[in-house]
Amino acid sequence: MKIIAVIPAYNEGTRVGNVVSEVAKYVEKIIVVDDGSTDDTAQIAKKAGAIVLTHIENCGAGAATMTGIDAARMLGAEVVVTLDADEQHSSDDIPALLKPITDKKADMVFANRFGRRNNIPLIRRVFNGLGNIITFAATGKWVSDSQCGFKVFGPKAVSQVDLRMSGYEFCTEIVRESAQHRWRTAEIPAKVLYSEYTLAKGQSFANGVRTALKILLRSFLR
Ligand SMILES: Nc1nc2c(ncn2[C@@H]2O[C@H](COP(=O)(O)OP(=O)(O)O)[C@@H](O)[C@H]2O)c(=O)[nH]1
Ligand SMILES: [Mg+2]
Repeated sequence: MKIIAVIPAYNEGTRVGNVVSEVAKYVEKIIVVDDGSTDDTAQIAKKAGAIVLTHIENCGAGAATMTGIDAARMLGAEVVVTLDADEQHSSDDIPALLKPITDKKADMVFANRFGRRNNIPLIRRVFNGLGNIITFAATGKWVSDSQCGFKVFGPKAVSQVDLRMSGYEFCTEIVRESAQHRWRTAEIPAKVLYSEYTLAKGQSFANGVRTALKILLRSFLR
């Protein structure tokens, strides 16, 4: 199967090069979506061997992910792996996440950072727990780690996914799409790395609240 990785990246010049070289072991092509970065993210990603698409201004992780998925479709991807550009995810988990797809047991696979021993700060556990509850309220589907950027879309999901929300709400939107289109989903334990770097730039509490409000508003307006 033709597997393409999509990596949304906003000011990740210090990290994205390594991520691209590591991911290259497991996929045919890598698309990095430089989300209007003000640093050298695009140059570094290109040098590392990725196809780079650049948003002329910062649009958000959801918009960057959808730009990448659209491009992957144009390049004939049957399977799309999404993961973050900040080295929080381990590319060595890619084969395990791909397995339910290649075994034709799932249309979409969610990584589960809580499914194995990971050193996750308490505040992040609380944030993610709330994210799961809000996602369940908005979609009717429970996913153990709904807010993780590490996912695999199988052929059916690749052809149907159509994200409209540009910020972090896209993670909840993907869960909703999986329920609406009746994708068979699987969850696979995955590693996550929290460093000072990722904690400093991760989502703030205010941002989390804003995201939650957007999701709930959207689901009521539907
Ligand atoms: N923070 C942020 N990340 C973005 C944006 N656009 C793309 N990204 C990428 O989306 C991924 C997830 O972002 P991150 O800040 O690490 O979120 P978190 O780890 O879920 O708290 C990273 O690869 C970012 O570089 C954006 O507008 N803001
Ligand atoms: Mg991160």
